[in-house]
Amino acid sequence: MNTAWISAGSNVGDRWAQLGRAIAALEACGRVIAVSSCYETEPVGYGDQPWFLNLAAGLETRLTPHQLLSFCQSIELAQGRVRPFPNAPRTLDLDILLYGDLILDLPDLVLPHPRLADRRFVLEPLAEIAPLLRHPVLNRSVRQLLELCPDRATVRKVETAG
Ligand code: PH2
Ligand code: MG
Ligand code: MG
Repeated sequence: MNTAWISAGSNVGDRWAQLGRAIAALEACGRVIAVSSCYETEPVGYGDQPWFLNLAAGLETRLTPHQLLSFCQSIELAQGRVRPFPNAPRTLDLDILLYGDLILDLPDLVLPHPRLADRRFVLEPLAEIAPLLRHPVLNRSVRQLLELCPDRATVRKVETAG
């Protein structure tokens, strides 16, 4: 059994419902052991798009990293994800952040996620549920990475649907 940590984001349609459906769908490939609050986040990278809801989740799974990647992509497709251009607005984005201590550098999958430490919208939700989790390359905890993160884009916790 392996523990994977996943980031989910949505900025098109009913963002709240889509994140909820994504977590429910992940239950089919393991056991969801933690889900963060939802965070309303300013878009990073491509600014001319709606704000996101982001969350992080921990998943115990027997799927291999590539099986999990395919599974996440199938959930994105089932929820209407289209890819007109890189970083385009999306109904659902599911990214594998960490998969145990695995370090992987393949064309289709890099672990840990290469931009994990640069993004407050990833680190804040992850720090809520796994502050002591260690990044196997940077050898720092998620809490430390958040303290060191230079990203100043707005990330605020939301308590209810809206
Ligand atoms: N995802 C991106 C690019 N920029 N910005 C926010 N706030 N949230 C995201 O999930 C996000 C982003 C590419 O996957
Ligand atoms: Mg992404
Ligand atoms: Mg993605």
